[in-house]
Amino acid sequence: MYPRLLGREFLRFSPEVQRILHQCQSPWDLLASQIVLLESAILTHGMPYPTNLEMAHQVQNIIRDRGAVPATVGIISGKLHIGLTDHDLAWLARPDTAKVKVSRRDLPAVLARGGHGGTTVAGTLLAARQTPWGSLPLFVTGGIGGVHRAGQNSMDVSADLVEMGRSSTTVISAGIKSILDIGRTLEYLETQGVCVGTLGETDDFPAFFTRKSGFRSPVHVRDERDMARLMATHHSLNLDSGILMSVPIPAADEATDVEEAIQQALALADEKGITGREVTPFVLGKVNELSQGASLKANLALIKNNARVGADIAVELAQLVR
Ligand code: PSU
Ligand code: MN
Repeated sequence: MYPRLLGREFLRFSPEVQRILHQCQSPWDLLASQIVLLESAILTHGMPYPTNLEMAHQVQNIIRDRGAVPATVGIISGKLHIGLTDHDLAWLARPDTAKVKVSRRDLPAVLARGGHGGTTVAGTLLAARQTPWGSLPLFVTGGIGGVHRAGQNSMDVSADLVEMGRSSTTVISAGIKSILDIGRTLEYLETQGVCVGTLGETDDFPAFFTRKSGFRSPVHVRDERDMARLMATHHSLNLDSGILMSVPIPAADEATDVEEAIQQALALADEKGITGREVTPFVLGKVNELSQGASLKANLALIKNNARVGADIAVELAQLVR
C-alpha cells in the first residue's frame, strides 16, 4: 500500500533526510524520525532580506539544538527539495532571485519550467507526503493562510485549509492573523475535518501577534508529551486529514498595537486591486512597514518559539513510539 508520489525526477532529499528514510521500515518509523519540516514561502515572500535568511538559519539551529532534524522544503531549478542546503537557502532568500510562491496549484508549472520557489503551507504539506512510508508527521511554521476577510464574497480561501484536510501531517503554527477571518477559518477547518487545537495553558485559539483571538480551540493539549500522544493516536486511526496545533506567541513578545496597521494594509490592498497569491505577501509587508517593524519582530519571536515546541514534540514522539 504505497502512496503515489511525485515522479522521482522532480524530488530531491537532503543526504540527512535520505539516510533517515532509508532506515525506515514502517510508517511508525517515520513518527520516530524526529524530522521537523519547515516551509520556505515565509523566506521567499514573508519577510524582508536579510532577516528572512537569518530567520531560516536560526529556526533550523533551534530544532537541531533540541535533538530533532530540521528539513526546509523549497523548489530549486524545477526540483522539490526536502531539506535545503545553506547554499539553496541563501539563493532562495536573495531579493534578486526570480521565485514563485508555490501552493498546490502552482507546482506543475514551476517544476515544468525548471523554476525556483518557496513552498506555502499547502505546498510543504504536499512535499511531506513524498515518502514510501506515508507522510512525514510534523511541520513547523509561523502563520497559516485562512479565509480572508469578506472571503465569503471573494472566495479567497487559502489552499492551506484544504490541504490540511487531506494531509495527515501535523502543522504547528501561532494561529492566524487578524488580517483573516478567524471565525470563518475555524468553520472551514471543521468542514475539512482538521483537528484544531491549542497547546499550553489556554484553549483560546491564538491570533498570531496576540495570544487570544476570542475563539476557542476545539481541542486543548497541555504540553509536548500530550501532543505526542495525540499524534500517535491520530496516526493509528489512519485518518487522511491533519492536525493544526496552535502555540500562542510568548506573552513578552505579543504585538498588541498592530491592528491599525492591519486595517490600513487591508484597505490599501483593496485600493490597489491586489488579488490571489499576492494578497498575503503584500499585506504582511505593509503591516511591517506601517508598524515600523513591530510585526516582524513578533513574527520572528513566534516562529522561533514554534520551532522549540515542534522540536520537543518530535523528540517526545520518538520516545513514545520507539
Ligand atoms: N501567514 C504568515 N506568514 C506567511 C504566510 C502566511 O503570517 O509567510 C505564508 C505561508 O506560507 C502560508 C501562505 O502558507 O502565506 C498562505 O498564502 P495564501 O493566503 O495566498 O494561501
Ligand atoms: Mn488566497
